[in-house]
Amino acid sequence: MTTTSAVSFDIERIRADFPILDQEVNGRKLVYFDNAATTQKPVAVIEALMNYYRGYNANIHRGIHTLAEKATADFEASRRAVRDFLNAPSAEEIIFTSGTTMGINLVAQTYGRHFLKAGDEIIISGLEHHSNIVPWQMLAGEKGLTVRAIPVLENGELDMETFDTMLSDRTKIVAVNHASNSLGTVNPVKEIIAKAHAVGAVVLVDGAQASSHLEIDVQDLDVDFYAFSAHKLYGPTGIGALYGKRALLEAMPPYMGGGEMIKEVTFEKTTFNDLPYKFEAGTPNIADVVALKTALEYINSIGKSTISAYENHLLTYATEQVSQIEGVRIIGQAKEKISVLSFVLESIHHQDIGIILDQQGIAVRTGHHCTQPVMDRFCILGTTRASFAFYNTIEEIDKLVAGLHRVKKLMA
Ligand code: 7TS
Repeated sequence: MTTTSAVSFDIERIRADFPILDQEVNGRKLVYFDNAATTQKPVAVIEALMNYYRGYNANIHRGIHTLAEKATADFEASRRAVRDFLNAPSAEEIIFTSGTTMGINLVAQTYGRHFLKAGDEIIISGLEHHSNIVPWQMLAGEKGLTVRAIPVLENGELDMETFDTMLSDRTKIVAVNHASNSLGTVNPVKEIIAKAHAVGAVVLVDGAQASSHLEIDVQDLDVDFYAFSAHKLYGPTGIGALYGKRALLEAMPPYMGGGEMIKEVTFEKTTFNDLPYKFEAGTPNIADVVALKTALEYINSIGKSTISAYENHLLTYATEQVSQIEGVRIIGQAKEKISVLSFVLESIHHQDIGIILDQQGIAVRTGHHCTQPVMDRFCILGTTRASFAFYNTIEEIDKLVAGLHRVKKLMA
Protein backbone atom coordinates (compact mmCIF):
# COMPACT_ATOMS: atom_id res chain seq x y z
CA MET A 1 0.00 0.00 0.00
CA THR A 2 1.35 3.41 -0.94
CA THR A 3 0.59 6.22 1.42
CA THR A 4 1.53 9.83 1.05
CA SER A 5 3.65 11.58 3.65
CA ALA A 6 0.94 14.15 4.39
CA VAL A 7 -2.11 11.98 4.65
CA SER A 8 -2.31 8.27 4.90
CA PHE A 9 -4.56 7.06 2.20
CA ASP A 10 -4.14 4.47 -0.44
CA ILE A 11 -3.58 6.47 -3.60
CA GLU A 12 -3.01 3.40 -5.77
CA ARG A 13 -6.32 1.88 -4.74
CA ILE A 14 -8.05 5.18 -5.41
CA ARG A 15 -6.45 5.56 -8.85
CA ALA A 16 -7.59 2.03 -9.71
CA ASP A 17 -11.17 3.26 -9.23
CA PHE A 18 -10.70 5.68 -12.16
CA PRO A 19 -10.08 3.61 -15.31
CA ILE A 20 -9.61 6.67 -17.54
CA LEU A 21 -6.39 7.57 -15.69
CA ASP A 22 -4.73 4.36 -16.81
CA GLN A 23 -3.97 5.28 -20.41
CA GLU A 24 -1.28 6.83 -22.54
CA VAL A 25 -1.76 10.15 -24.28
CA ASN A 26 0.75 11.01 -26.98
CA GLY A 27 2.90 8.10 -25.89
CA ARG A 28 3.07 9.17 -22.23
CA LYS A 29 1.09 8.14 -19.19
CA LEU A 30 -1.81 10.56 -18.85
CA VAL A 31 -1.44 13.27 -16.21
CA TYR A 32 -4.90 14.77 -15.74
CA PHE A 33 -4.70 18.24 -14.20
CA ASP A 34 -7.95 19.69 -15.57
CA ASN A 35 -10.13 18.77 -12.61
CA ALA A 36 -11.59 22.25 -12.16
CA ALA A 37 -13.15 21.86 -15.62
CA THR A 38 -14.47 18.39 -14.89
CA THR A 39 -13.40 15.52 -12.69
CA GLN A 40 -13.04 11.91 -13.81
CA LYS A 41 -15.59 9.28 -12.81
CA PRO A 42 -15.01 6.27 -10.58
CA VAL A 43 -16.14 2.83 -11.77
CA ALA A 44 -18.96 2.92 -9.22
CA VAL A 45 -20.50 5.96 -10.96
CA ILE A 46 -20.09 4.45 -14.44
CA GLU A 47 -21.70 1.25 -13.18
CA ALA A 48 -24.59 3.10 -11.56
CA LEU A 49 -25.41 4.59 -14.98
CA MET A 50 -25.12 1.21 -16.65
CA ASN A 51 -27.16 -0.58 -14.00
CA TYR A 52 -29.93 1.97 -14.33
CA TYR A 53 -30.18 1.63 -18.12
CA ARG A 54 -29.67 -2.13 -18.09
CA GLY A 55 -31.91 -2.87 -15.16
CA TYR A 56 -34.67 -0.38 -14.37
CA ASN A 57 -34.95 2.49 -16.82
CA ALA A 58 -38.48 3.88 -16.46
CA ASN A 59 -40.12 7.26 -16.15
CA ILE A 60 -40.54 8.35 -12.56
CA HIS A 61 -43.34 9.54 -10.28
CA ARG A 62 -46.16 8.48 -12.60
CA GLY A 63 -45.80 4.76 -13.15
CA ILE A 64 -47.17 2.15 -10.80
CA HIS A 65 -45.18 -0.70 -12.28
CA THR A 66 -42.15 -2.14 -10.54
CA LEU A 67 -39.46 -0.54 -12.67
CA ALA A 68 -41.03 2.90 -12.34
CA GLU A 69 -41.21 2.44 -8.59
CA LYS A 70 -37.56 1.46 -8.34
CA ALA A 71 -36.46 4.35 -10.58
CA THR A 72 -38.54 6.77 -8.49
CA ALA A 73 -37.14 5.40 -5.24
CA ASP A 74 -33.54 5.78 -6.41
CA PHE A 75 -34.22 9.25 -7.83
CA GLU A 76 -35.66 10.45 -4.52
CA ALA A 77 -32.92 8.71 -2.53
CA SER A 78 -30.44 10.82 -4.48
CA ARG A 79 -32.31 13.97 -3.48
CA ARG A 80 -31.91 12.94 0.17
CA ALA A 81 -28.21 12.24 -0.44
CA VAL A 82 -27.81 15.80 -1.79
CA ARG A 83 -29.71 17.12 1.23
CA ASP A 84 -27.23 15.36 3.50
CA PHE A 85 -24.24 16.46 1.39
CA LEU A 86 -25.25 20.11 1.83
CA ASN A 87 -26.75 19.63 5.30
CA ALA A 88 -29.98 21.18 3.98
CA PRO A 89 -32.96 21.11 6.35
CA SER A 90 -35.16 19.12 3.96
CA ALA A 91 -35.13 17.24 0.66
CA GLU A 92 -37.96 19.46 -0.66
CA GLU A 93 -35.45 22.31 -0.78
CA ILE A 94 -33.23 20.41 -3.25
CA ILE A 95 -34.04 21.02 -6.91
CA PHE A 96 -32.33 18.97 -9.58
CA THR A 97 -30.92 21.10 -12.39
CA SER A 98 -28.63 20.47 -15.33
CA GLY A 99 -25.79 22.06 -13.35
CA THR A 100 -24.57 25.23 -11.68
CA THR A 101 -25.33 27.39 -14.70
CA MET A 102 -28.97 26.34 -14.71
CA GLY A 103 -29.25 26.82 -10.95
CA ILE A 104 -28.08 30.42 -11.23
CA ASN A 105 -30.32 31.14 -14.22
CA LEU A 106 -33.27 29.64 -12.36
CA VAL A 107 -32.78 32.02 -9.43
CA ALA A 108 -32.20 35.02 -11.72
CA GLN A 109 -35.27 34.31 -13.82
CA THR A 110 -37.66 33.42 -11.01
CA TYR A 111 -36.60 35.16 -7.79
CA GLY A 112 -34.82 37.97 -9.62
CA ARG A 113 -37.46 38.63 -12.22
CA HIS A 114 -40.32 38.41 -9.75
CA PHE A 115 -38.94 40.38 -6.80
CA LEU A 116 -36.50 42.96 -8.19
CA LYS A 117 -37.47 46.31 -9.67
CA ALA A 118 -35.77 49.17 -11.52
CA GLY A 119 -33.05 50.80 -9.44
CA ASP A 120 -32.29 47.68 -7.38
CA GLU A 121 -28.72 46.42 -7.22
CA ILE A 122 -27.12 43.01 -7.56
CA ILE A 123 -23.62 42.56 -6.18
CA ILE A 124 -21.39 39.89 -7.67
CA SER A 125 -17.61 39.65 -7.38
CA GLY A 126 -14.68 40.22 -9.67
CA LEU A 127 -13.86 36.53 -9.37
CA GLU A 128 -17.04 35.16 -10.93
CA HIS A 129 -17.32 32.61 -13.69
CA HIS A 130 -19.32 33.96 -16.65
CA SER A 131 -22.18 31.75 -15.43
CA ASN A 132 -22.52 33.98 -12.39
CA ILE A 133 -22.21 37.23 -14.34
CA VAL A 134 -24.23 36.92 -17.54
CA PRO A 135 -27.57 35.73 -16.01
CA TRP A 136 -27.56 38.81 -13.75
CA GLN A 137 -26.63 41.12 -16.61
CA MET A 138 -29.47 39.69 -18.70
CA LEU A 139 -31.90 40.30 -15.84
CA ALA A 140 -30.48 43.77 -15.23
CA GLY A 141 -30.94 44.70 -18.89
CA GLU A 142 -34.53 43.54 -18.80
CA LYS A 143 -35.50 45.24 -15.53
CA GLY A 144 -33.27 48.31 -15.19
CA LEU A 145 -31.10 46.92 -12.39
CA THR A 146 -27.46 47.62 -11.67
CA VAL A 147 -24.84 44.86 -11.38
CA ARG A 148 -21.75 45.77 -9.35
CA ALA A 149 -18.67 43.66 -8.72
CA ILE A 150 -16.58 43.41 -5.52
CA PRO A 151 -13.01 44.26 -6.57
CA VAL A 152 -10.20 41.71 -6.40
CA LEU A 153 -6.98 42.41 -4.49
CA GLU A 154 -3.53 41.72 -5.92
CA ASN A 155 -3.29 38.38 -4.09
CA GLY A 156 -6.58 37.18 -5.59
CA GLU A 157 -8.73 37.76 -2.50
CA LEU A 158 -11.88 39.86 -2.54
CA ASP A 159 -11.62 43.44 -1.31
CA MET A 160 -13.95 43.07 1.64
CA GLU A 161 -13.53 46.68 2.78
CA THR A 162 -14.94 47.89 -0.52
CA PHE A 163 -17.71 45.28 -0.28
CA ASP A 164 -18.82 46.92 2.99
CA THR A 165 -19.18 50.27 1.23
CA MET A 166 -21.12 48.76 -1.68
CA LEU A 167 -23.93 47.34 0.45
CA SER A 168 -27.04 49.45 0.87
CA ASP A 169 -30.80 49.11 1.02
CA ARG A 170 -30.72 49.03 -2.80
CA THR A 171 -28.81 45.71 -2.65
CA LYS A 172 -31.31 42.92 -3.29
CA ILE A 173 -29.14 39.99 -4.36
CA VAL A 174 -25.52 39.11 -3.64
CA ALA A 175 -24.16 36.31 -5.86
CA VAL A 176 -20.62 35.08 -5.31
CA ASN A 177 -18.66 31.90 -5.73
CA HIS A 178 -17.52 29.87 -2.76
CA ALA A 179 -14.22 29.23 -4.53
CA SER A 180 -12.81 30.74 -7.70
CA ASN A 181 -12.19 28.43 -10.66
CA SER A 182 -9.44 30.54 -12.21
CA LEU A 183 -7.43 31.50 -9.10
CA GLY A 184 -8.56 29.00 -6.47
CA THR A 185 -9.43 31.67 -3.89
CA VAL A 186 -11.81 30.47 -1.18
CA ASN A 187 -14.11 33.39 -0.50
CA PRO A 188 -15.37 34.36 2.98
CA VAL A 189 -18.94 33.47 2.07
CA LYS A 190 -20.20 33.22 5.63
CA GLU A 191 -19.17 36.82 6.28
CA ILE A 192 -20.57 37.95 2.90
CA ILE A 193 -23.90 36.26 3.67
CA ALA A 194 -24.19 37.84 7.14
CA LYS A 195 -23.41 41.31 5.78
CA ALA A 196 -25.81 40.93 2.86
CA HIS A 197 -28.58 39.73 5.17
CA ALA A 198 -28.00 42.78 7.38
CA VAL A 199 -29.17 45.01 4.50
CA GLY A 200 -32.01 42.65 3.57
CA ALA A 201 -30.45 41.07 0.48
CA VAL A 202 -30.62 37.37 -0.41
CA VAL A 203 -27.44 35.49 -1.25
CA LEU A 204 -26.71 32.91 -3.92
CA VAL A 205 -23.46 31.01 -3.59
CA ASP A 206 -22.00 29.33 -6.67
CA GLY A 207 -20.55 26.13 -5.28
CA ALA A 208 -19.31 24.70 -8.59
CA GLN A 209 -15.72 24.58 -7.40
CA ALA A 210 -16.03 24.43 -3.63
CA SER A 211 -18.36 21.44 -3.47
CA SER A 212 -15.66 18.88 -4.33
CA HIS A 213 -13.06 20.30 -1.94
CA LEU A 214 -14.78 21.85 1.08
CA GLU A 215 -17.33 20.72 3.62
CA ILE A 216 -20.61 22.44 2.70
CA ASP A 217 -23.20 23.28 5.34
CA VAL A 218 -25.95 25.51 3.99
CA GLN A 219 -27.51 25.91 7.44
CA ASP A 220 -24.29 27.01 9.07
CA LEU A 221 -23.66 29.42 6.18
CA ASP A 222 -27.29 30.57 6.38
CA VAL A 223 -27.13 30.84 2.58
CA ASP A 224 -30.35 31.42 0.63
CA PHE A 225 -29.38 29.56 -2.56
CA TYR A 226 -26.47 27.20 -3.21
CA ALA A 227 -25.78 25.72 -6.67
CA PHE A 228 -23.39 22.97 -7.78
CA SER A 229 -22.67 20.61 -10.70
CA ALA A 230 -22.24 16.85 -10.35
CA HIS A 231 -19.56 16.59 -13.04
CA LYS A 232 -17.08 18.52 -10.89
CA LEU A 233 -17.83 16.11 -8.06
CA TYR A 234 -16.86 12.83 -9.75
CA GLY A 235 -20.44 12.46 -10.99
CA PRO A 236 -22.02 12.65 -14.46
CA THR A 237 -22.33 15.68 -16.72
CA GLY A 238 -25.72 17.28 -17.27
CA ILE A 239 -26.88 17.13 -13.66
CA GLY A 240 -26.58 19.35 -10.62
CA ALA A 241 -28.63 20.71 -7.79
CA LEU A 242 -29.86 23.96 -6.39
CA TYR A 243 -30.60 24.33 -2.70
CA GLY A 244 -32.99 27.12 -1.79
CA LYS A 245 -34.58 28.10 1.51
CA ARG A 246 -38.12 26.80 1.59
CA ALA A 247 -39.81 30.18 2.16
CA LEU A 248 -38.02 31.67 -0.85
CA LEU A 249 -38.71 28.70 -3.13
CA GLU A 250 -42.37 28.76 -2.12
CA ALA A 251 -42.66 32.46 -2.90
CA MET A 252 -40.94 32.15 -6.28
CA PRO A 253 -42.83 31.47 -9.50
CA PRO A 254 -41.88 28.33 -11.46
CA TYR A 255 -39.01 28.48 -13.96
CA MET A 256 -40.25 26.30 -16.81
CA GLY A 257 -43.76 25.08 -17.51
CA GLY A 258 -44.55 21.50 -18.44
CA GLY A 259 -45.26 18.09 -16.98
CA GLU A 260 -44.47 17.22 -13.35
CA MET A 261 -44.49 20.85 -12.14
CA ILE A 262 -48.29 21.11 -12.12
CA LYS A 263 -51.09 20.03 -9.82
CA GLU A 264 -54.01 20.65 -12.12
CA VAL A 265 -54.28 22.05 -15.63
CA THR A 266 -57.33 23.43 -17.38
CA PHE A 267 -57.30 25.88 -20.27
CA GLU A 268 -58.40 28.57 -17.83
CA LYS A 269 -55.90 27.99 -15.06
CA THR A 270 -53.00 25.85 -13.89
CA THR A 271 -52.05 25.22 -10.28
CA PHE A 272 -48.45 24.41 -9.55
CA ASN A 273 -47.05 21.40 -7.79
CA ASP A 274 -45.43 21.42 -4.35
CA LEU A 275 -41.69 21.75 -3.78
CA PRO A 276 -39.43 20.59 -5.25
CA TYR A 277 -41.47 19.46 -8.27
CA LYS A 278 -42.67 22.99 -9.03
CA PHE A 279 -39.17 23.61 -10.40
CA GLU A 280 -38.66 20.28 -12.16
CA ALA A 281 -40.70 20.49 -15.38
CA GLY A 282 -40.48 17.57 -17.79
CA THR A 283 -38.87 14.15 -17.50
CA PRO A 284 -35.70 14.74 -15.51
CA ASN A 285 -32.22 13.35 -16.05
CA ILE A 286 -33.05 10.21 -14.06
CA ALA A 287 -29.94 8.13 -14.76
CA ASP A 288 -27.58 10.94 -13.89
CA VAL A 289 -29.49 11.81 -10.72
CA VAL A 290 -29.17 8.18 -9.64
CA ALA A 291 -25.42 8.19 -10.39
CA LEU A 292 -24.95 11.49 -8.55
CA LYS A 293 -25.85 9.67 -5.34
CA THR A 294 -23.13 7.12 -6.08
CA ALA A 295 -20.62 9.95 -6.62
CA LEU A 296 -21.54 11.50 -3.27
CA GLU A 297 -21.19 8.11 -1.57
CA TYR A 298 -17.77 7.74 -3.15
CA ILE A 299 -16.66 11.14 -1.85
CA ASN A 300 -18.07 10.36 1.59
CA SER A 301 -16.20 7.05 1.65
CA ILE A 302 -12.92 8.97 1.44
CA GLY A 303 -14.10 11.94 3.51
CA LYS A 304 -13.91 15.64 2.71
CA SER A 305 -11.30 16.34 5.39
CA THR A 306 -8.98 13.65 4.00
CA ILE A 307 -9.60 14.97 0.48
CA SER A 308 -8.81 18.57 1.37
CA ALA A 309 -5.74 17.66 3.45
CA TYR A 310 -4.29 15.65 0.57
CA GLU A 311 -5.19 18.23 -2.08
CA ASN A 312 -3.63 21.00 0.03
CA HIS A 313 -0.49 18.91 0.22
CA LEU A 314 -0.46 18.68 -3.60
CA LEU A 315 -1.14 22.40 -3.98
CA THR A 316 1.61 23.41 -1.56
CA TYR A 317 4.14 21.19 -3.30
CA ALA A 318 3.10 22.32 -6.78
CA THR A 319 3.19 26.00 -5.77
CA GLU A 320 6.70 25.62 -4.34
CA GLN A 321 8.01 23.72 -7.35
CA VAL A 322 6.38 25.78 -10.09
CA SER A 323 7.35 29.09 -8.40
CA GLN A 324 10.98 28.06 -8.61
CA ILE A 325 10.88 27.98 -12.41
CA GLU A 326 12.40 31.21 -13.62
CA GLY A 327 9.89 33.46 -15.32
CA VAL A 328 6.79 32.00 -13.63
CA ARG A 329 4.28 34.37 -12.11
CA ILE A 330 1.60 32.69 -10.01
CA ILE A 331 -1.77 34.42 -10.41
CA GLY A 332 -3.79 34.07 -7.22
CA GLN A 333 -1.98 33.70 -3.92
CA ALA A 334 -4.89 33.89 -1.50
CA LYS A 335 -4.31 32.62 2.03
CA GLU A 336 -7.05 30.04 1.58
CA LYS A 337 -7.23 28.24 -1.76
CA ILE A 338 -8.68 25.10 -3.29
CA SER A 339 -6.18 23.05 -5.29
CA VAL A 340 -5.95 25.33 -8.33
CA LEU A 341 -2.61 26.66 -9.55
CA SER A 342 -2.82 29.37 -12.21
CA PHE A 343 0.28 30.95 -13.66
CA VAL A 344 1.88 32.74 -16.58
CA LEU A 345 5.34 31.86 -17.86
CA GLU A 346 7.47 34.69 -19.27
CA SER A 347 5.85 35.94 -22.45
CA ILE A 348 5.04 32.45 -23.69
CA HIS A 349 1.42 32.23 -24.87
CA HIS A 350 -0.67 29.96 -22.66
CA GLN A 351 -1.91 28.07 -25.71
CA ASP A 352 1.67 27.10 -26.64
CA ILE A 353 2.20 25.93 -23.06
CA GLY A 354 -0.97 23.83 -23.19
CA ILE A 355 -0.04 22.24 -26.53
CA ILE A 356 3.52 21.37 -25.49
CA LEU A 357 2.31 19.92 -22.18
CA ASP A 358 -0.32 17.88 -24.02
CA GLN A 359 2.42 16.43 -26.23
CA GLN A 360 3.86 15.11 -22.97
CA GLY A 361 0.53 13.64 -21.89
CA ILE A 362 -0.21 16.43 -19.39
CA ALA A 363 -3.74 17.86 -19.53
CA VAL A 364 -4.06 21.41 -18.18
CA ARG A 365 -6.50 24.21 -18.94
CA THR A 366 -5.30 27.35 -20.67
CA GLY A 367 -7.08 30.61 -21.43
CA HIS A 368 -9.44 32.83 -19.48
CA HIS A 369 -11.33 29.94 -17.83
CA CYS A 370 -14.67 31.73 -18.47
CA THR A 371 -13.53 34.48 -16.12
CA GLN A 372 -12.49 37.24 -18.50
CA PRO A 373 -12.86 39.99 -15.85
CA VAL A 374 -10.25 38.17 -13.72
CA MET A 375 -7.82 38.20 -16.64
CA ASP A 376 -8.51 41.92 -17.22
CA ARG A 377 -7.89 42.58 -13.51
CA PHE A 378 -4.41 41.05 -13.78
CA CYS A 379 -3.78 42.55 -17.26
CA ILE A 380 -3.24 39.14 -18.87
CA LEU A 381 -4.93 37.29 -21.71
CA GLY A 382 -5.09 34.00 -19.90
CA THR A 383 -3.27 31.61 -17.62
CA THR A 384 -2.14 28.02 -17.57
CA ARG A 385 -4.15 26.28 -14.88
CA ALA A 386 -3.30 23.01 -13.19
CA SER A 387 -6.11 21.85 -10.92
CA PHE A 388 -5.64 18.83 -8.69
CA ALA A 389 -7.91 16.08 -7.45
CA PHE A 390 -7.32 13.42 -4.79
CA TYR A 391 -6.23 10.90 -7.45
CA ASN A 392 -3.30 13.09 -8.50
CA THR A 393 0.20 12.51 -7.16
CA ILE A 394 3.42 14.31 -6.31
CA GLU A 395 5.13 12.38 -9.14
CA GLU A 396 2.64 13.87 -11.59
CA ILE A 397 3.50 17.37 -10.33
CA ASP A 398 7.16 16.59 -10.94
CA LYS A 399 6.18 15.71 -14.53
CA LEU A 400 4.44 19.07 -14.87
CA VAL A 401 7.55 20.88 -13.66
CA ALA A 402 9.73 18.92 -16.11
CA GLY A 403 7.16 19.67 -18.81
CA LEU A 404 7.35 23.40 -18.12
CA HIS A 405 11.15 23.30 -18.38
CA ARG A 406 10.69 21.67 -21.78
CA VAL A 407 8.24 24.41 -22.79
CA LYS A 408 10.88 27.02 -21.90
CA LYS A 409 13.54 25.20 -23.89
CA LEU A 410 11.35 24.82 -26.97
CA MET A 411 10.05 28.40 -26.87
CA ALA A 412 13.39 30.07 -26.07
N1 7TS B 1 -19.17 28.53 -11.61
C1 7TS B 1 -17.88 28.19 -11.42
C2 7TS B 1 -17.11 28.75 -10.27
C3 7TS B 1 -17.27 27.29 -12.30
O1 7TS B 1 -16.00 26.94 -12.12
C4 7TS B 1 -18.03 26.75 -13.39
C5 7TS B 1 -17.40 25.86 -14.41
C6 7TS B 1 -19.38 27.11 -13.49
C7 7TS B 1 -19.91 28.02 -12.59
C8 7TS B 1 -20.27 26.53 -14.52
O2 7TS B 1 -20.51 25.19 -14.23
P1 7TS B 1 -21.39 24.28 -15.22
O3 7TS B 1 -21.20 22.91 -14.68
O4 7TS B 1 -22.78 24.78 -15.13
O5 7TS B 1 -20.80 24.47 -16.58
N2 7TS B 1 -16.02 26.00 -14.55
C9 7TS B 1 -15.23 25.52 -15.55
C10 7TS B 1 -13.85 25.69 -15.57
O6 7TS B 1 -13.18 26.24 -14.70
N3 7TS B 1 -13.37 25.11 -16.70
O7 7TS B 1 -14.40 24.58 -17.37
C11 7TS B 1 -15.57 24.83 -16.68
